[in-house]
Amino acid sequence: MPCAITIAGSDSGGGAGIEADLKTFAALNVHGLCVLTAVTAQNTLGVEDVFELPSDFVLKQLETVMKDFDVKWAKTGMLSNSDIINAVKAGIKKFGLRVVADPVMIAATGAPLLKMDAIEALKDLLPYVELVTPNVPEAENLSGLKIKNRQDMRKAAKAISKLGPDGVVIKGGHLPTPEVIDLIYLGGKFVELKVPRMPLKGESHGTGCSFSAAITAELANGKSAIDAIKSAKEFITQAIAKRLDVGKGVKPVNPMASLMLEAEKGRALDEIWKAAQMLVSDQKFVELLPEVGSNIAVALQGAKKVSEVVGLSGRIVKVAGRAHLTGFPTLGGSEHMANLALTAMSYDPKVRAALNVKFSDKIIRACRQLNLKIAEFKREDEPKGVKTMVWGTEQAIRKMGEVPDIIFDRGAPGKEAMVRILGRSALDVAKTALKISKML
Ligand code: PXL
Repeated sequence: MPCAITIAGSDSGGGAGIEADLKTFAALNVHGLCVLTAVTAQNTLGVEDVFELPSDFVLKQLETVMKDFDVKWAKTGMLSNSDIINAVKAGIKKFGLRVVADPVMIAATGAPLLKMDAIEALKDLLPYVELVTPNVPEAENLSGLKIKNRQDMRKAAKAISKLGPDGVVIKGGHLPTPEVIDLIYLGGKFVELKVPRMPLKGESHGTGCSFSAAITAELANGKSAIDAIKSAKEFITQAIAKRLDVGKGVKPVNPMASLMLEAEKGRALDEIWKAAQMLVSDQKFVELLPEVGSNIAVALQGAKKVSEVVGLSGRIVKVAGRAHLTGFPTLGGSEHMANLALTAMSYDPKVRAALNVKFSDKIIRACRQLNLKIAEFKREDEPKGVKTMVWGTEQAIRKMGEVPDIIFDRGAPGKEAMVRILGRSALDVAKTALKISKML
């Protein structure tokens, strides 16, 4: 397993610093080693105090780690003062470490994390650094230039690169652009990474730490600098989108977010497969199959679009009187059931799965006998230009005042009448379908 070192401060609030770095390393399959520079007494509202470790003890930690582990990459975060910076520089030189430096100066909550007189020492560290990852205020400090726009970013990146690092990544989050633009200056070339600005209130805590740690981890994993930066950008975008609702102040990023998303995708694919198998292997289910076939879908937590919903790539259809699976579970597999699940979820986040089956009065009667909550929408009321599944689901939910278990319509010319089963999981809706089929 690759190892990487974080040389940084501790955040007792668990959101930034060493704590964010180690979570990030772990999430990216890297064993994290940590050389502590300072301990902050901190929560999401601010830094109350800082205790700097003696610089010789900082170096001692690094030397001890280097005696044992095979490690090539390190990141630096909060370095606090020039003595610590000089000790870290000596260590980097001694062990030939390859370094990503996050030139931490001020916390998102406003507290200084680097002494004013240490900026020169920090600049002197840059010739020993491969990548430096300032935000806009840090880039202004290092370059001595004001940054108001993308052109200024380019000038600052060039100026910082003259201080000696191989590459510069200026994070554009602080600039008031509609998209967040990060600027990479590497090997004399500029690359811009753009992502839409997230509609979140306020700043997030630990973004810079986790981003630079993710770059370091990906470099330790063997990626090239540009690939490591790009994949770290995806990682931090997820970590910000799923930031943690803890504390009363600035919400911390969630470095586990990408990992959890991957795990959830796996679970959802597996769940759809099991539910589909359960349906086709039951003799009675064929009686619920509509002419157009059935599909089943489950949305990932917090899903917003069809590509975040697992469905079958081909429907379950009736062939020679038996139910046959014609597809496999995949993200974006079923547009109709995905839109149904997404709409239901926007009213009740617990309802994430949907299955369509045949309509008949007998089937609706069976649903009633099972005490399922049933709502109908009428296709003749449907306005032009809407998505039937979004509109119809909203109609049904409004009528019922909550998300029903069953939403049906009696069809229209060229549109088969349909019953849709909603539930918390794919297995949940499959079980409901089988209960209904047993009543027929
Ligand atoms: O985000 C920069 C940072 C780095 N290190 C420590 C911090 C912070 C921000 O709060 O607390 C220890």
